[in-house]
Amino acid sequence: MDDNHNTIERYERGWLTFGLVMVVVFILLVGYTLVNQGGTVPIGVSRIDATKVRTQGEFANPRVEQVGNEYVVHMQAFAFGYLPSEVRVKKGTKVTFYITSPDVVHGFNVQNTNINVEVIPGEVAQVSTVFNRAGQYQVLCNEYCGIGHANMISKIVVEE
Ligand SMILES: [Cu+2]
Repeated sequence: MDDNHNTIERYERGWLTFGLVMVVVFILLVGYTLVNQGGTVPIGVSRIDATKVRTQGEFANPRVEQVGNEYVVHMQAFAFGYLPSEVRVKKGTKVTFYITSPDVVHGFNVQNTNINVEVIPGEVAQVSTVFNRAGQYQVLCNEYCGIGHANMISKIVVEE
């Protein structure tokens, strides 16, 4: 093997080590985020009969409730909108969303937050967050769901 080849191998080892160290650093940072602000990661899976979402159970009456010192929202994401169509909560209070779909897959993406979950018919998505800034937050569907997809929006109003 000539010198040139050895030099290349030496630098290559350096780069591989560097790349590996960066991957480990990223994994540690992801772990840190999970521990400190993991609320927006969907929790588990609970099953529901999608054909009965509109008529039976919690989701037939989509609403925002104050439970203790937090809010609980039962929401339907349907083609093409959300129920309740507007969510009002207070700043600095924990809000837990339970969301399901009576038809096809939808997205629940709250602009300017980390809330970005998939809403699957037959399953209930659960995410929690605390809104630290008052104002209006736009909700978008970011999973293609049919001809009305682009207009599938809603809003969350966070009051002082
Ligand atoms: Cu949709």
